[in-house]
Amino acid sequence: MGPSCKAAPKPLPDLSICDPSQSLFCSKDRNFLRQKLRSSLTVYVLLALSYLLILILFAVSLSRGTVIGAFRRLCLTSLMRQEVGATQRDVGSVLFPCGPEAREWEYFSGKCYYFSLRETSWQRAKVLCEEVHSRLAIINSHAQQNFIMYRTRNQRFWIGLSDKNSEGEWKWIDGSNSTTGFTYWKEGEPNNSGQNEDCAHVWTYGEWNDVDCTYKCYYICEKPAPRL
Ligand SMILES: [Ca+2]
Ligand SMILES: [Ca+2]
Repeated sequence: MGPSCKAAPKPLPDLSICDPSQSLFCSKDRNFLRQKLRSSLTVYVLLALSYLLILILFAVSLSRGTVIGAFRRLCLTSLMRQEVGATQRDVGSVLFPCGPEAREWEYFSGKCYYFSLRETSWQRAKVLCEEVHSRLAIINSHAQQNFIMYRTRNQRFWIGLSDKNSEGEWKWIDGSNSTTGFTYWKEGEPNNSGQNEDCAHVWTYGEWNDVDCTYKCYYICEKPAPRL
């Protein structure tokens, strides 16, 4: 017989084509694929949830860190401000012992002194000192006298001393008697020249002189130094 008499081989089924009516193998394969797909989907969902959980935890820790950091910065800033404030007060009390708002006042031995820049009568000077809660200066020690002498530089400055109430009875503005305490009269003073010299001022070398109370002099106010 010739080659044409041989039966043609029966073709094998194409397993890549899945026809439910064709073979058991195809059905098993499809179920397998479904199970695999489900398990893969589960893995993906779990991975997504894990990532989400990680993101949430990261965000929470970041926010906690931010809040704690902000709180710490706030505390540190507050402490720094307190320290800076205390330092500024310390520096201020050294630079301005009479108070930073009273820089024109000069400190000496627990008191603050103001040396006026304009001249006026003794009575007006008294009022001007009282308006700034002070009084005309009372001198009762050599140290205080030296301080005032150095500062007044031979200029005439009223001090809180007069014999207006009783001629010859020199009293300080606080009512204390001058004659029993420290004095620094210029030689020959007080002389009540013209019978009309009832107010005292410092003058050359800081020495005291009596003069007419309406005379125009600079003046010295004094007040206790503030507690800083
Ligand atoms: Ca007099
Ligand atoms: Ca005099």
